[in-house]
Amino acid sequence: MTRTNYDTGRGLALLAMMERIRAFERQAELAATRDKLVLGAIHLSIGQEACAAGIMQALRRDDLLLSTHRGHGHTLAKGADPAAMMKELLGREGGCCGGKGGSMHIADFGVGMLGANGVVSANITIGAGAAHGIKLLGDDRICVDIFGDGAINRGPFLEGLNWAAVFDLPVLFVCEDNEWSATTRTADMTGGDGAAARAEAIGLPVQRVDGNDVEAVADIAGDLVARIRRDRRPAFLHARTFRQEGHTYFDPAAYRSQEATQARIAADDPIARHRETLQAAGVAMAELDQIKAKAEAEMQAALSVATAAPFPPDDSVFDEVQDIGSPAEEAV
Ligand SMILES: Cc1ncc(C[n+]2csc(CCOP(=O)(O)OP(=O)(O)O)c2C)c(N)n1
Repeated sequence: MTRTNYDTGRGLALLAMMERIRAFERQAELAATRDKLVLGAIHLSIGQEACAAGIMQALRRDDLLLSTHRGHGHTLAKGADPAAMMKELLGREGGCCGGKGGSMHIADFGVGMLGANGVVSANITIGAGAAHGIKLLGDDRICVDIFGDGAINRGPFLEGLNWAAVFDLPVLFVCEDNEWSATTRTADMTGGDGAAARAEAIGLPVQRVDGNDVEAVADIAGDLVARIRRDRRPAFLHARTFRQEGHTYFDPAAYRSQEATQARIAADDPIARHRETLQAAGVAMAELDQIKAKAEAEMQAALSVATAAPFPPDDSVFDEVQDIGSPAEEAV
């Protein structure tokens, strides 16, 4: 697409972030499949990088973020250290959560990332609560709360959006709609017109965006974030994207047509699309390749650092984890 007044600097930064996210996840996938080093599941966001890169570039470091079980890209784009994230995936000392959370519980309060969450939809009400906290403190931060299309069929979606609407909270709800809920096509289990229509019914201003067009996401997110920061009211973004891989790294996605998936990737990969935009704006292919190579080297190094890191000492096993008591203790 030809654009007038094209901001090449922003375009290159968006590409660099998407390449970093993809390279991180490719290394994480290798760590899991080739090296058998990942403790627990990981859910890759390959193909969804434009949402993370486009939205996070609109945020300040002190803005707050909540994410899902598919949150590596959001966390990285919010500014977290990839080596600390990789250590977390491998359960190592120095991980974002001391190696005790793993992929689905990555948090980094230093960059405002309050947590990934393995419980579908739970982060929606937590995000509303975080936004309410900002309101009570009276500062000018905002909260971005990202969830998948499957999450709109659980109660916290209604509760979180309604709470934010009623209390005028500074939160941007983002439905990152990749069409699938684990192994089920979301359209097959969703009544009515879906996420955006439900948000409109609750009274939120809604924007829809092609979530594989990183420039469009960045433009719309920039507007929405500025508006929320100024008006202190919630908004909703429905971003359509596509999950290129299986639900988890060990899911071969046999429930959907491989041909259709490959055709979709060929037509709609956000990185390939953005490279074309940059080339049309006059950026040399060699520069684009260099950005990719740099991202890959960075993430290979992150995996090496993580692989070399020790596991946390045995006597720290109960440090910094929630104390829910022990059945053995109660039996005594
Ligand atoms: C409350 C709850 N129910 C079911 C699950 C099992 N589960 C994990 S991911 C997932 C699908 C989520 O789909 P979506 O919200 O669209 O996110 P996506 O995986 O597509 O990113 C399900 C059903 C869960 N983790 N939590």
